[in-house]
Amino acid sequence: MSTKQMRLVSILLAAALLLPMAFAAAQDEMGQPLVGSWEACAAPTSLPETVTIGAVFGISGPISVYGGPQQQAVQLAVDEINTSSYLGDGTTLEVLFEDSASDTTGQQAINAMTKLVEEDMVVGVIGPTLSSEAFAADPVAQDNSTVVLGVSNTATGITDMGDYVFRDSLPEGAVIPGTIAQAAETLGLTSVGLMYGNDDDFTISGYEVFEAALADNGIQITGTETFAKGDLDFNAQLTNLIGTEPDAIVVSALAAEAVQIITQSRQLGYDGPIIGGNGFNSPAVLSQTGEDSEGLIVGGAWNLGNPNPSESSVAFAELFETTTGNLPDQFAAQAYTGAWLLATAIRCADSVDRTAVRDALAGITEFDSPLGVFSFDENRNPVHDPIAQIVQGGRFVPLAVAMGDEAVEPAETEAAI
Ligand code: 1QQ
Repeated sequence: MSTKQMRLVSILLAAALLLPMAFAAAQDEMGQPLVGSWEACAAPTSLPETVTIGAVFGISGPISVYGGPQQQAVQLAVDEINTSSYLGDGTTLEVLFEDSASDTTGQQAINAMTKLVEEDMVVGVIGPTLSSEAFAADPVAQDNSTVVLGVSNTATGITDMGDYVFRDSLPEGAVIPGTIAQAAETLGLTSVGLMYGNDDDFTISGYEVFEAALADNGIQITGTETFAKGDLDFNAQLTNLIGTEPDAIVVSALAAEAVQIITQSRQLGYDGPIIGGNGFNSPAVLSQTGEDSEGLIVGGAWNLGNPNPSESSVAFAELFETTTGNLPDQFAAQAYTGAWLLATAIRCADSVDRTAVRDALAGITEFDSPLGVFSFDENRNPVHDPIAQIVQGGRFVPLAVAMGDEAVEPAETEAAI
């Protein structure tokens, strides 16, 4: 790590030290979970033999770095739900997976949603993986009064599509401002170069959130560069940005482009910090960039190394690793939680009526989930704490842990979603 990188990292770590504990322990004085949550409602008695839900993920193509773990995690949750008879004795939860196939037009996601909602008549749908896919496909669910629960959509305005549209994924507006504020408040960051994909709802939205957070913190933007999905050569944009001598480079990109941007910036001799949006949150980005991503800073919704994990986070991580042979990532944790949330709505509704399930889902609060104590707000967006991370030794490490103080959690941020 360069001196400049180390300086920013140590400033961020020092800032995290001063932050209050944000993770409320989900236990009462007796050490019992406040809301049994997985057991929040009595076992249902009126459900049919088979209850079918759908899931639309990017299972093939470049976005499968997110969609693969999402599919595994949903399957894991569904298996657990069935093993524990969570929907009552004699009722089996079935999930139909559809592949949005990294189709940048969103058409595959629309087709998948239409099949699930209008032909398979599922009770609700989890996904799709990308915000751009959600903006294309969720109206199909909304028009059919069917719940669609995003588990990785982070663009601004997703749930504005309608009252059947939910998400358990923290929007960029709830994650990025805290990360930027930490750097700004400690004067480690006075100027940045900004780079974003200008053909994707999520990367555009992330850019807007970054831009606002930078302005709020009085950080100068030395230059702004754009690119498109599928681009391979970022040398021109990076050369321009590096030429403006920023304190850091801030990037809103999906994984494939993030990998190239990290690698090519180092090839061009840039050794300063890189701050990424949610697209960087995949371990695949780190494994494909190796040493080049050391010191990368990314805000997130879940981290395996959280020093104060919920009980269900620990249980989930163990189960995921045992079952799949891989360590879970944020996307797996959100997808697993999403499956349990939808199953809980079905359990609490004791019905497969789509509107009853929607109403039950909207009512979920203080749910003891791997993401922490989870609630939906009045706009069906998630309420739980974000976690700031830094890449060390090829892994996302919570800032609080990187600094060696296990009692401190990163900042809570105001949601601007
Ligand atoms: C979005 C994202 C992507 C990184 C999801 C995988 O946050 O499209 O909203």
